[in-house]
Amino acid sequence: MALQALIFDVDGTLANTERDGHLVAFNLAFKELGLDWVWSNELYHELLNVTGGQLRIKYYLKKYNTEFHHDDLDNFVASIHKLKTSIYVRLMDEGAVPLRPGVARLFQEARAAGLRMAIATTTTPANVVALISNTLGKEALGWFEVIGAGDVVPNLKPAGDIYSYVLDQMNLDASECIAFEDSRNGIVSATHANLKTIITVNEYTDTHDFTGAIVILNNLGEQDQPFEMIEGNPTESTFVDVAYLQELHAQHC
Ligand code: XBP
Ligand code: MG
Repeated sequence: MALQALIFDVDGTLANTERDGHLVAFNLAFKELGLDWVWSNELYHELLNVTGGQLRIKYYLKKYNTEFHHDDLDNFVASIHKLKTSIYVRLMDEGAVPLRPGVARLFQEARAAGLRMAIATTTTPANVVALISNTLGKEALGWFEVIGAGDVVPNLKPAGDIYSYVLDQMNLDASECIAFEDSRNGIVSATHANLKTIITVNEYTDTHDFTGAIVILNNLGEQDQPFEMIEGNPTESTFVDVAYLQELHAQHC
């Protein structure tokens, strides 16, 4: 079967939103609410093992801030997270986080080649809209046939729900698609949905286990900025374009 569609994770894959967006927004929200919680980059690295902002806060409390108590923890965490989301959106509006190398180019090339595109992420939908519209323009939201985000499905990554949901919505078989991820939780999620995955690592994920990835790269690369291949079959390609995706698809899917 020919390659039909590309399905992209957002955080860490399209942009370094975890370090420069989410972490900053969490800390600003804590401060604004008068909480003395400060998440360092090192602590956040560990907290990222838990997907979903609300679950991440609860994990932090359980593991690193055990003396904190609240009578209505669910609602309290939901209110922190709501504030964090509004701060995150403001940061995106201010242009705090650029797209990673090759992302904007690949979107354009994929569209020109008639490949269908979608998003499969754990993050809150408003965050996806803010990142895409501020980096590529509002009209770019229309480039994605499905934006699968947040709690549209019951189980967050590493469960496969979000990828299965997107495949369902697009009426595609996993073998007709390639997924793009940056983390262990991400590739496990995509693999549960039978998708083959390209990994672009970042500082939080470069030691993760990516067993099953069709290729592991430092980033997607540009014509004048070749990717570094961390693991994968030798290729003539120096950046991820549609021809390279077709080559990978033919080899692996
Ligand atoms: C992203 C997440 C999200 C973000 C924060 O994972 O786990 O929780 O870190 O966004 P992935 P929210 O890249 O695998 O989709 O605070 O909106 O959850
Ligand atoms: Mg990610």
